[in-house]
Amino acid sequence: MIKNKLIKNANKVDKFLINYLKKQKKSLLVKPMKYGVLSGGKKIRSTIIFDLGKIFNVSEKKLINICAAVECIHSYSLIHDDLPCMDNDKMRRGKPSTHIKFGEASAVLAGSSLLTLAFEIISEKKYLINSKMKNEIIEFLASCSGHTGIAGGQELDLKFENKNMKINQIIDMQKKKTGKLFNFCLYAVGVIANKTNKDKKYLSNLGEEIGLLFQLADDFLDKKGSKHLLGKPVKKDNKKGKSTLLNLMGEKKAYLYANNLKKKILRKLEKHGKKAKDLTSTIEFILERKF
Ligand code: GRG
Repeated sequence: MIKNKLIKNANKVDKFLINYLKKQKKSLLVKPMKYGVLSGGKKIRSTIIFDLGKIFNVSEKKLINICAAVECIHSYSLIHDDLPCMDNDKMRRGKPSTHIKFGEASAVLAGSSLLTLAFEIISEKKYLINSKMKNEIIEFLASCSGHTGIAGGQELDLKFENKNMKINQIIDMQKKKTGKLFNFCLYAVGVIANKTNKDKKYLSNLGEEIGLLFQLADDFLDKKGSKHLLGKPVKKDNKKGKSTLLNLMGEKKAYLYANNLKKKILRKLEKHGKKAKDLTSTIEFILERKF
């Protein structure tokens, strides 16, 4: 069920991106960009955006640009994360990483081009929402992607390797590295749904918690998951001396922590009743997932 929903949503976003790139001038980077953003991936962030849109009655037409922009930023971060100067991973989404397929320089440039494409996609004239909303969304996306967001989190992740970090430092790093993009997903839907500042703050925090849950699941999968199902190498965190909650707390405590976090997130969704059915099932999937 959830798998079908993910595939359906991923196809919608891929179709949008293919059409968007088709309308632009051609360049040598389109091929590695497409390879990085279109070739596989669950596109779970887009599903969360659509799921939240259902709660607030926001049409998919108004959300598709946000989904496409988020997937561009996510894929750019993965392309750069796999580079030799970062995590040096040769496989991603069941295929050679972008730098293995196209070379390091093209991978850096294709990743950077996906980052800027995200902002083009939100600011384009044809996008249905008003300019005030676009500005607010763009400003927030920039802060979630840059040094106060995923790039800053990635820097901490690399600096924390082979160090004895405290639980709160790891949580802070993971909330930035992975949480900030989920934070953006929920915030952006809040903007388009015309929510109050208080509601948007609430949605931001909820997004960050969902991102932390997602990262915890990612850490469990690194230890126990299948390379075949994940499409990427496993058991890397220990080898690289990564600071994760799983390494610090041990399996039992980390799983308990994740399960309590999941329950906390689901409790927050209860007030939306049946409208939250889809988002609830996506949250359940995040912790149970095998891929
Ligand atoms: C310079 C802004 C900037 C970014 C580069 C490399 C980097 C900074 C950030 C990396 C952030 C990162 C790789 C976080 C990990 C998040 C994570 C758990 C990724 C896996 O996400 P999935 O499972 O992947 O959604 P798929 O393949 O399904 O899309």
